[in-house]
Amino acid sequence: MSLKIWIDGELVDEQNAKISVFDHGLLYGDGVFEGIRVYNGGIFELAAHIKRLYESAKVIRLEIPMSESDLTQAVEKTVEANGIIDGYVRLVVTRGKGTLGISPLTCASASIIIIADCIQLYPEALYETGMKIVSATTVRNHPLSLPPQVKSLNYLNNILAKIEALDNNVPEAVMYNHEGFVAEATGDNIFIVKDGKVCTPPVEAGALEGITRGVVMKIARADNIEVVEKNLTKYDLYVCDEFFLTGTAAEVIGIIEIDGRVIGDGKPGPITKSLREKFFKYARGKG
Ligand code: PXG
Repeated sequence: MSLKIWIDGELVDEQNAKISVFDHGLLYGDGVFEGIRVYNGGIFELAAHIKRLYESAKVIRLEIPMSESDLTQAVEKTVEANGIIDGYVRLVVTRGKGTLGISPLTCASASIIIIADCIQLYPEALYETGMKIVSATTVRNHPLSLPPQVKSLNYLNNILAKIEALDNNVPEAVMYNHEGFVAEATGDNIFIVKDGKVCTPPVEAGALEGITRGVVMKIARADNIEVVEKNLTKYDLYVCDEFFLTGTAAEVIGIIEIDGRVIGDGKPGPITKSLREKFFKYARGKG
């Protein structure tokens, strides 16, 4: 079945959903995006995603030619038009069509694309067994270059780290910042548990301020678990009691080994499992 894709104010059939080869999103990775889940027909944390999108756009001096409330409605309309009950929305804003040359001034107007589709998830067994991970040598973007909080179309730095993961036959890699502190994984935020406390790097360490991260912190605190945002080193990851990642696609997934060091008893730990279950129920509106 052909999907209906939203492009610049219109829902068009997938085969007619086209953008110019002169779009600076394609030519230079000039644009921003969001990846959003749909659970039981509800769009999860849509307001938070819309806010992050507009903030990312502001930082790269990209004007989104639509109000936040109109864009929110456009996302809802696209999900409905495709009959998506459980799935995934990719919301993309590109700099738009311009001429060759990186100046954004040649692009008259940003383009807005909304895709509502199914989602490719990690196999369920991986949540039971937990995942292995490696440290990447590729350093997370320096905050004085493209700020890591911006969810831009320019993912090459993270893609290089992802390739390091895949070369090691694992799905994810830890990225460190220019000072050697843990930043995040290539498409997920990082948490550890040590002595009953849940710790995650502060956003300033070079992480995207993940929506899932925020929800998981809230769920943990509501459960009277202490949550601390602090800089973490490779050492902290090697000697922690539990380790997990959070993200829109992964939700909460346990890590059982990093760089050949086994975490805990080599299975997802009790706090990880409990937070995964609580997040699962909360997201699906059963919490
Ligand atoms: N860090 C990075 C670099 C990400 O790209 C996260 C953390 C987690 O953030 P959220 O808000 O999702 O909890 C992300 C999110 C995809 C895809 O299709 C990528 C993400 C999310 C959804 C889909 O590659 N990354």
